[in-house]
Amino acid sequence: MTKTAFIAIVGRPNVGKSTLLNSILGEKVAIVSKKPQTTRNRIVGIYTEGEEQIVFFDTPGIHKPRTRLGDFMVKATSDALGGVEAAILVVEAKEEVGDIEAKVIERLKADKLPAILVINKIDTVQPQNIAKTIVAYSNAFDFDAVVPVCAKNAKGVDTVIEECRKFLYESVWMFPDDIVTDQPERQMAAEIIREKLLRTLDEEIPHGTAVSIEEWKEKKDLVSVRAEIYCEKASHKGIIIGKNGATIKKIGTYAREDIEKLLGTRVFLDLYVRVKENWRDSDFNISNLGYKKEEL
Ligand SMILES: Nc1nc2c(ncn2[C@@H]2O[C@H](COP(=O)(O)OP(=O)(O)OP(=O)(O)O)[C@@H](O)[C@H]2O)c(=O)[nH]1
Ligand SMILES: [Mg+2]
Repeated sequence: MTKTAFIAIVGRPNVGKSTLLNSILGEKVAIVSKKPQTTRNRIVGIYTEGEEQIVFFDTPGIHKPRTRLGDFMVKATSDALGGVEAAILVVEAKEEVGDIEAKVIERLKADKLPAILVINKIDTVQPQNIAKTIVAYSNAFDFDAVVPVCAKNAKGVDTVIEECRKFLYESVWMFPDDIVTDQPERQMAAEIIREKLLRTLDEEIPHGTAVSIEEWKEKKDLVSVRAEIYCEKASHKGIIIGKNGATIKKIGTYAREDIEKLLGTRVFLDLYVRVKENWRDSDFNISNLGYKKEEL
């Protein structure tokens, strides 16, 4: 008899939610960067082992939105909590429960949703800080389990999976057993390009960028991809392109290497940069750039 469970991974930006999902799956399905607000959409990650299938939702970090895109992101997280058996709240070791975490806990209580607390980045803190975090959070909510991990090195991640298995119930599976995400290859390619933008550019500019795949041609042993990078100002366009095109070339090379790994074939990647002022505040633009409400 097959079993399934749906679990949402939530928390403030940059705590390592996407890193945790990738570690659970042993494959990269969600992009990761040092900059907060990397994830913009709910991302499905499917863990199948024997008769069991756990469907994880990675979510955008919860923050105080300042743009329509921000509104969309926070709503995507809130919606993800709607249809799940349990939540994983990811935090970094802190002596007190933060404001964002307190809000999540309120929601868990209101929805009577069980949750696992994952304390991430334990490689960066002293054991006594982990102990204080456990005390603070255990006083705030009756977590089913508290698991300190280092998601980056997959330390403790097996225990997270073990805890998640407790939420499995008998049911048909939602997904075939050989897929790890429901994202189409084109969307993953666009995300890889966005990851390279986040990793290559400084501070504010990458938050104002979006990537759209304009052309995708599959030939015998080559996939030819044309993608457009949207940014908000002409000055940003100049920075993304760089002196003599050096920056865009670097972004393109890194992205092409990862897309080749994803597709298992050679890739020709052509990148264009376009200015679209204030796209983050236009419903039309954010939906056209792929930030649409999804149905599952
Ligand atoms: N030292 C350390 N860094 C980590 C660990 N896990 C994740 N990181 C780093 O933390 C940063 C944020 O990781 P993400 O997985 O993108 O975080 P996120 O919570 O998905 O962030 P948003 O999508 O912006 O909400 C990246 O630079 C990761 O490499 C860890 O266990 N230890
Ligand atoms: Mg993320």
